Amino acid sequence: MRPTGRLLGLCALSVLTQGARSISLSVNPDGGNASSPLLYGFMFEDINHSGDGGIHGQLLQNNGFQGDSPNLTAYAAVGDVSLAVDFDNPLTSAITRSLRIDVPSGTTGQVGFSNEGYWGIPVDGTTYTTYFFMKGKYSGEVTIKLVGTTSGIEYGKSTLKVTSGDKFSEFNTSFPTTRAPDGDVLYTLTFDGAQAAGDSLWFDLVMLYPTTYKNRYNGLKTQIVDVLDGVKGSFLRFPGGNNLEGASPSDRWKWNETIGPLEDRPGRQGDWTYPNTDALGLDEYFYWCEDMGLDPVLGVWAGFSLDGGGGTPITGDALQPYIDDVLNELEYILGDSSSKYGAWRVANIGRTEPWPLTMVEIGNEDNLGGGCASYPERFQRFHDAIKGEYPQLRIIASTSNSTCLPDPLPEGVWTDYHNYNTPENFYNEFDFFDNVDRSFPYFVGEYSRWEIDWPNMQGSVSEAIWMLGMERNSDVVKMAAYAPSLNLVNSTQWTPDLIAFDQNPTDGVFLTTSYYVQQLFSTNRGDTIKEVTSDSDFGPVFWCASSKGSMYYVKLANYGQDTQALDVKIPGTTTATLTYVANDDPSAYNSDEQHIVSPVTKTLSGNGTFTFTLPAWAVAVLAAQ
Ligand SMILES: *[C@@H]1O[C@H](CO)[C@@H](O)[C@H](O)[C@H]1NC(C)=O
Ligand SMILES: *[C@@H]1O[C@H](CO)[C@@H](O)[C@H](O)[C@H]1NC(C)=O
Ligand SMILES: *[C@@H]1O[C@H](CO)[C@@H](O)[C@H](O)[C@H]1NC(C)=O
Ligand SMILES: *[C@@H]1O[C@H](CO)[C@@H](O)[C@H](O)[C@H]1NC(C)=O
Ligand SMILES: *[C@@H]1O[C@H](CO)[C@@H](O)[C@H](O)[C@H]1NC(C)=O
Ligand SMILES: *[C@@H]1O[C@H](CO)[C@@H](O)[C@H](O)[C@H]1NC(C)=O
Ligand SMILES: *[C@@H]1O[C@H](CO)[C@@H](O)[C@H](O)[C@H]1NC(C)=O
Ligand SMILES: *[C@H]1O[C@H](CO)[C@@H](O)[C@H](O)[C@H]1NC(C)=O
Repeated sequence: MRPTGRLLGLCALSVLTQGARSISLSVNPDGGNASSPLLYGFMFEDINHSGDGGIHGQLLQNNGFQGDSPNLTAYAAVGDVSLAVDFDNPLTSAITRSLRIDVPSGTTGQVGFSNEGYWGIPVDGTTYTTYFFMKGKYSGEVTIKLVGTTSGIEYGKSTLKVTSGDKFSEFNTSFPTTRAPDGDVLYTLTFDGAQAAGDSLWFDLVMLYPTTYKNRYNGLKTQIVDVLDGVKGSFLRFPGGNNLEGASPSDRWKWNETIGPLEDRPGRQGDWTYPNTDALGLDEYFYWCEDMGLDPVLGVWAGFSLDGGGGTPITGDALQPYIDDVLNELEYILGDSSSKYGAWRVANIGRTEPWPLTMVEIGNEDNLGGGCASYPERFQRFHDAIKGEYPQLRIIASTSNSTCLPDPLPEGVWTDYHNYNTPENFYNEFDFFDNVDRSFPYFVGEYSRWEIDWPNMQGSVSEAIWMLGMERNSDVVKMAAYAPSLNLVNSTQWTPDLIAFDQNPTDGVFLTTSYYVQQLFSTNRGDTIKEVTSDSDFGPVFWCASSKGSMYYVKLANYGQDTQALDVKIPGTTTATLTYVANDDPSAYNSDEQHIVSPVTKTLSGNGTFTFTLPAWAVAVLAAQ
């Protein structure tokens, strides 16, 4: 699509936006271009504890002592005992370290350990379940408590009778909780010190889950899923992002080490400074997609790590094992129980039907850091091998830079374009997709206004302008995802993010201005992009119209300090709601400390024309029928 107006330079803003006359838009009810039904969705990788400590339901930190340099992070002794990370008493060949508790002779009373979770533990009043492995001679009671760190108030408690010996045994117990007022809660596990006096006991993979989303074993945290679900996205790209790539080939995300029993998952040193448990593994990502109605977009490792030259890119014969590994992964996902890897899936999760995978992305950002020159070869080989076995799969290249792609690009391939940018550039790039080669479909796999701590109004309006440019061109822009999606405010490696959270069980999820923009755009989707004519140029107000049946959606962004009067003509409509997020201050933001921007909805009536004003720095949707 071509813009119906001309783009103005920023310097023209003040002249144009006196607000003296209204902007007239006229939506043509006839014709239009089909819009991509997948347009808005999510990108996910474990960054800023978005997974471990975030959307994943397991609440205790460092439970398997994984990562490159395990230590006692998150643990403390309860009573007069000493704790150590033990390398000589592995739980399994995957979980190779355990927690050793030395109990001095003469000890009496309850002793054990506490775990402080990921900067707290949310106790939401649902039934909680804990699992733990224990070794060492002990026969007696073990007491689990969830207790206020400073208040000492108990929010949940369970006592179970255990007998353990010289091999690890697994125990579990479920117990009711009462909602805690904040996340300042400790998990404690204690036992009778007198019984173990003079000995050591070992614990490993101690886990704690609230009642999870859809009550799944090893499932997701409802509090976070609910707000993500509020966006009504269409797809989920996983598992990265940089976190797919690893610092070196051996540090990459390995699909076959993220499946099966949790004690068989070694975890890895993630790419964002902290260990990943991989309890949120391949099958859990697919459950996530299934439970939230998202189309999976699986990223696969393509011979390129973040090490800037230490062994990658891998090309030639050396690449073949990695191609085979991806084919094995796809067989695990798509194969039936008669196939080797399909049978492994059935054995792990009892699921005989394949996962509904339709899209695979080859690598991540292979245009950056020295990946470009070898990507034509790497991409082509992965593409051909995958299409040879699974012709139905959509293949996505990790870059849309043609220098880094095979020429010609194989039929049916989509390309991933990332855009972390300033508001000014998003403004100026409104027409970017008006001018691209239309034979070249796009997945905008990551974008957002960056270089600030919290999304703010100006940034969110600028993202909306970029999104309007995509939506106008959603015959060629197939999918788009804001990134990153989630961050734990107490340990964040990249800002801004769409949704922030802490471990407060009641109001610990913080919806940003960009969240509301994503939600507005995604929940008001037509299936056809309609022609709009106007007496005004684009800028500072931008728009895009769509329809679905008798519903019309006119999306608007006002990138400026002046309110704007609009009349929007949509033949055949009589009622409309106008929903917007706006603030006079372009630097206004929502955070963990303030919530000052919320959506506002107004009902309008008209007879084919709706007249209203758009506030300063606003993103709006007019939904009419
Ligand atoms: C439909 O797409 C074509 C380009 O492919 C463009 O010229 C036309 O303006 C678009 N129509 C609408 C209503 O966006
Ligand atoms: C302990 O491990 C954590 C997680 O890897 C790390 O952040 C922390 O710096 C380590 N602490 C020490 C004292 O090494
Ligand atoms: C985590 O951040 C929240 C929000 O800023 C704060 O209230 C809480 O005290 C922090 N928790 C820890 C353990 O630092
Ligand atoms: C929990 O423990 C009970 C025995 O107390 C056992 O039957 C059950 O399989 C365990 N559940 C899990 C998920 O390990
Ligand atoms: C996972 O697959 C790789 C081959 O890509 C293999 O080297 C590794 O041993 C496998 N790990 C497990 C746990 O099977
Ligand atoms: C494409 O990649 C090449 C090689 O890295 C780089 O020189 C060029 O600037 C890139 N083009 C665009 C449009 O980013
Ligand atoms: C709406 O406008 C149409 C013509 O555009 C007219 O026929 C009709 O009477 C109007 N209805 C109302 C309620 O004003
Ligand atoms: C969130 O992650 C990035 C990348 O590792 C890191 O630079 C940043 O410091 C983190 N933020 C916090 C608050 O830990």
